[in-house]
Amino acid sequence: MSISKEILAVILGGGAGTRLYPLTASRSKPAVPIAGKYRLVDIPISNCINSNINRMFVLTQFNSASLNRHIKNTYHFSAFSTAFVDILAAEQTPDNPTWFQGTADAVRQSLRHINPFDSEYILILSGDQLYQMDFSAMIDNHKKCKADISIATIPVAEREAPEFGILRSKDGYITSFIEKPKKELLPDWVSDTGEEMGRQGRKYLASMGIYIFNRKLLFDLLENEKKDATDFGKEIIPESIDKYSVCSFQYDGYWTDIGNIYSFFEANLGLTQDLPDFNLFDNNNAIYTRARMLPPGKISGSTLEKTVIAEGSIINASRVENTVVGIRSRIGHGTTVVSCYLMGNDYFETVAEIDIARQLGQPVLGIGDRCYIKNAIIDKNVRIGDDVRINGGTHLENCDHALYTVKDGIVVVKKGAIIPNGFVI
Ligand code: ADQ
Ligand code: ADP
Repeated sequence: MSISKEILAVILGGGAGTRLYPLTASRSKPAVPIAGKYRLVDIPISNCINSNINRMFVLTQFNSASLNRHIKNTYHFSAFSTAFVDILAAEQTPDNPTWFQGTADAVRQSLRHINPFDSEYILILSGDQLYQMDFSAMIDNHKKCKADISIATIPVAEREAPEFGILRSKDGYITSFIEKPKKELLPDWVSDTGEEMGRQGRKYLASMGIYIFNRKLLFDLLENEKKDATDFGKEIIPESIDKYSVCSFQYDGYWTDIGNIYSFFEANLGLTQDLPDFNLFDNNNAIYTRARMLPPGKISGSTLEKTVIAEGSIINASRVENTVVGIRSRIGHGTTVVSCYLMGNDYFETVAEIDIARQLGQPVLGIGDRCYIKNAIIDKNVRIGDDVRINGGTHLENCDHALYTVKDGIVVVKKGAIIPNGFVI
C-alpha cells in the first residue's frame, strides 16, 4: 500500500495560544507568520507533503479567518487525488459543550471527522516546531519494530531537558518516560545518544511530540481505555509504555520548538545566518506557502547585513542587520533596524493614501524615517512614525501595553498598531 493511503496526519495547531501572545491575539497559532512569508502551519504540512503524506487535519482551538484563508488559498490538490488539508476547530456539540481540554482531548473530539477516512496509522504532529523531517523513515521503522506507538526523539542537553518528555529506551523500545522532569531527577535519565551527541552534551533523549499510532489502538485508547485522559505527554504516552510496544525513532537533524516568543524570535533570526540550521534553500524539502504574485523587493541607499527579504518590500533604510523582512514591508530613509523580525503587511498603500497621511502628520504603513529599532518583532500592518526608537533588550521589564508587549527583552509591536512620531520604547 502506498504511504499516502496508509497514513493520515493530525496537526495539533495549538491550545489557548497564550505563550505566543500577542501574536495570537487575533489569529490562531497555526496562522502566525514565520520566516517573512510563511505561516507556522506550513512547516508540518510541507513535511507531510515532502514525505508523500497528503491527508491532513489541522486541529485548532479557534477558527480564525486568516487560517482559513491561508489554507484555502494555498493547498490545492488535483481533483484526481485524495489529498486534503482540513481545519477542525474546537466546536460545541450536544454531548460536548467544551473546548479541547488538551492534546489527547483535541484528537478525541476530532475522531468523528477522522473516522470516515481509511488508514493503518495516524501521525500526530505539533504545530509549533521548525524542522525538516522525512516521516517515511519513521513509518518504516514503526513497521520494522512491529510497534503499536512510535515516538520521534532527539538528544537534548541538560538545560533543555526539563521542558520536554524524557525517555529511556532499550534496543529501540521505550522502557520509561517522564513528562517534563524536574532538574533534580535528571541524573537518572541519562541515555547513550551516540558519540557525537554525547560530545555535544546532548545526553537526554527527548520526545519531539511526534507520534505514530496504529489507528485501531488510538481509537481504543481515546474512546475507551483512556477516555478521561486529556494529554498525550502527561497521560497517554507514559501510561502506554508498560502495556504496548512503544518505539523510539531517533532524529539527529535540526529541530526546534517555537512555542514561545523567545524561541520564535530566535528561530526566525536564525534564518539570517550564512548557513542556517533550517534550510529554506533546499530543492528536496521545499516549504510551501501561498503563491502571492508579489513584485520583487526594491532597495535603495541601504547597507544590508545578514538580512532575509521577502517579496514586495521597499527598503530605503540606512542599515538593516540580522533581520527578517516580511512581505510588503516598507522601511523609510535614515532608519536602522537590527535583530528584528518584521512580519510585513497584508496590502500596499497607494501613493495618494501615503500623501494624505503625510499631510495629516500620520504614520504610513511600515516603518518611518530616522527610526532605530532593535530586538523587536513587528506584527503585520503596523504603522511606525518618524524618529521612533524601539530598543529591545533584557533591560526592559515584561509588560503588556496597548501598542506592544515586552517578553524576555523582546518588544512585540501588536498587529495594526500605530506608533506615533518620536515614540520611545
Ligand atoms: P508541549 O509542547 O509542552 O510538550 P503541549 O502543550 O501539549 O505540549 O503541546 C503539543 C502541541 O499541541 C503544540 O503544538 C500545541 O500547540 C498543541 N496543542 C496543545 N493543546 C492543544 C489543544 N487543546 N488543541 C489543539 N492543539 C493543542 C509536548 C510533549 C512533550 C514533548 C514536547 C516536544 O508533551 O513530551 O517533549 O511536546 O515539543
Ligand atoms: P497574506 O497571506 O498575504 O498574509 P492574509 O490571508 O492574512 O494575507 O490576508 C491578507 C488579505 O487582506 C489580503 O488578501 C489583502 O488583500 C487583505 N487586506 C487586509 N487589509 C487590507 C486593506 N486595508 N486594504 C486592502 N486589502 C487588505
